[in-house]
Amino acid sequence: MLRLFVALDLTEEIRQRLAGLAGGVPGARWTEPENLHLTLRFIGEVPEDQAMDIDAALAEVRAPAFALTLDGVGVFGSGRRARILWAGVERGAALAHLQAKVESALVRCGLPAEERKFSPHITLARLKDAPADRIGRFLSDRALFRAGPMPVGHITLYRSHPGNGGAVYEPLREYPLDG
Ligand code: 3AM
Repeated sequence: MLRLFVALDLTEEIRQRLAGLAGGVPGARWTEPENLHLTLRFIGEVPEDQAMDIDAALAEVRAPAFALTLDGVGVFGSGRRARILWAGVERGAALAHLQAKVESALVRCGLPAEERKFSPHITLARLKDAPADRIGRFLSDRALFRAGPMPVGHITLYRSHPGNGGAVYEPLREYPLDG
């Protein structure tokens, strides 16, 4: 079985900007700069033959290249259940269009449709018992964060290797966007 997801890669410059946001929250496990990405679709565990179908389906996706601007920071969960600190992206039709194309390609090759609404974000840190006041200060200190625009010219299929020191993400293949 392979644990897969589809993501947008970030430029070195953007990853450095995001890495610069880290710190100040006890109980936060910060994403390593080289692991920062924007997940378009989490696929989960699939057998190898289905992974090959997924690869073929992603190779058929046609969507325009575009520019991505990062905008603001936020948290998923609240209080003791705060789980993820994230950087947001400026709303745009191109990203939503691309995500919908990826979603329909995956459903065509037999994956169950994603039930949850697409909430584009870049995971900065995973939280465990982080104090609410420190999370609040993190968010207010970085409320004006913006980065980009960054060119997005391809999507990437990743394999995730879960491990004790955090997952290792292995890029399997890049699929170019049009333009
Ligand atoms: O890019 P982020 O960090 O937001 O949290 C996991 C990560 O998202 C998410 O897929 C990305 C690559 O691992 N993920 C992991 N397990 C998941 C699940 N069961 C999941 N997303 C949804 N359902």
